[in-house]
Amino acid sequence: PHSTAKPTRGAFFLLEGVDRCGKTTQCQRLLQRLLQAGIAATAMRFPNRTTSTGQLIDSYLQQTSNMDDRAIHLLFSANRWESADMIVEQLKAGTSIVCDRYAYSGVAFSASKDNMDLEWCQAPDRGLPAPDCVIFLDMSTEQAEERGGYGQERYEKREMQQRVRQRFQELSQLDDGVQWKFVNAAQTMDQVEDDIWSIAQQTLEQVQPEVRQLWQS
Ligand code: DGP
Ligand code: NA
Ligand code: NA
Repeated sequence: PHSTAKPTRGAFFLLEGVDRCGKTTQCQRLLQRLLQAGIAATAMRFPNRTTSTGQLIDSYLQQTSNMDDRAIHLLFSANRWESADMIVEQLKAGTSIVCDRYAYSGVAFSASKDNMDLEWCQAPDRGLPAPDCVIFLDMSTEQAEERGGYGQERYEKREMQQRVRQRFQELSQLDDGVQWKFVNAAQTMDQVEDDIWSIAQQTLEQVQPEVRQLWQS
């Protein structure tokens, strides 16, 4: 008897949210849950500040350098493209990916600046490996700010964060075939972790063999 092996690959989990929503902690927790369940998994985050584009981005975010809005937007996108092949390879090798920010942050932040059009911002990220779900850690900017205040980086200001949250809401409604799951990030860390874990389990069951391309027809 021959078994038709279920085509398996890793799942691409993307966590998105405004600054200080607890995303980084939850990425670590999701990674741990996956590993404890015996699921091969790895963590990733964007911007990846370790590469040469990432170093330019880091200095821009820390406001030690300035850059044209479009130029920095394209650098953020390039920073993701640098990892695109590796993402697909990992998924195909059966390793799930827990990713802290991706193209949706790319558009939400850049399109919150003056004269930056949403579709223009999407263009350079078209064709990136698409996530299997976006887990959006949702919380009001007031709640985020109450968490010890924002840091010193470029976008960590109330007005900007409010616009970014609005942009994320618009992006969640795109008919792009990517499922968004909203999690109330104002709950305790354990509650948030449990919500994310149940979303992750559903996602794992629904993974399709092919890795889709983001924002392409
Ligand atoms: P983090 O290391 O996750 O705190 O992200 C650094 C900051 O950069 C944060 O305010 C979100 C913002 N950001 C992340 N990705 C992009 C992007 O692609 N474009 C722009 N303009 N900002 C981004
Ligand atoms: Na930040
Ligand atoms: Na969608």
